[in-house]
Amino acid sequence: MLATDVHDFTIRLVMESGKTVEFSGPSDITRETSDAIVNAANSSLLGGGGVDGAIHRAGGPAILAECKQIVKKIGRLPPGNAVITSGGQLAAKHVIHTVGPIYRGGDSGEPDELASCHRESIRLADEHGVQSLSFPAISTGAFGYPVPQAAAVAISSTLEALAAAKHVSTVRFVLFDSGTLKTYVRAAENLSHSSPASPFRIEKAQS
Ligand code: AR6
Repeated sequence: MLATDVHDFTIRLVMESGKTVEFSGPSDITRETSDAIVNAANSSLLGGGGVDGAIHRAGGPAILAECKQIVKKIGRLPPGNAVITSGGQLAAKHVIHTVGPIYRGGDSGEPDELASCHRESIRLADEHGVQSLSFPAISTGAFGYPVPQAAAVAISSTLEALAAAKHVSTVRFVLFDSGTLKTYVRAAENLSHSSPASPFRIEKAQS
C-alpha cells in the first residue's frame, strides 16, 4: 500500500507552455542540483542565519567575496531586489541573493516586496540563461511573514514571472519542513480555484 502522505506526494503546477512549478520538502536547498538557487539574504549581503547561513557555509568563501564586491559597487540591497553570484562549492552554478520584507502586519508594502523578490530573481536568472531555479520560503523565518500569506504571494508572482521567461522553465520551492511544504501546496491548490492570470493544471508528483 503506497502512502499518500505529503511526505511522499506533493504537486506540480504545469502551465500551458509546459513550464512547471514544483514543491519539494522537507529538503535542504543547499543540496539542490538546479542551475541556480535563491538565497533569502539581508540588505548587508554579508550572510546571517537560516537559509543564508546554510548557503554560505555550504558554498564556501567565494560567495561572500563576490557579495562584498557587489556591496562595494551598489551599497546595501533594498528589499525586493536581487543580485547574482557564482555557486562556489555548491552543485548549483549560481546563487541569486534577494532580500525579503520584514513582516510588520502586512500593510507596509510587504506583499509587493515579496512579489518583487520572486519576479526579480526569475528575471535575473533568465538573463543568465538559467533553466531551473529553486526558491526557499523567503521571509517566513527570521523575517516573520506568516507562511500561508507568503506562499500565496510567492506562487502567484512566480507564475507571472515564469510565463514571461525565455530560459527559465522549472521553478522549485524547496521547503525546509513538512508544515511549510503542506502550506505551500495548499496555497497552490487555492490559487487554482481563483482563476489566476497565468493558468496551470495540477499534477501529483514525488516530493
Ligand atoms: N534549506 C531550505 N530552507 C531553509 C534552510 C535550508 N537549508 N534553512 C532554513 N530554511 P530564513 P527570512 C527555511 O530565516 O525569513 C537570515 O539571517 C526556514 O525554515 O532563513 O527571509 C538572513 O541573513 C524558513 O522557512 O529567511 C536575514 O537576516 C525559510 O527558510 C534573515 O535571516 C526562510 O527563513 C532573512 O529572513
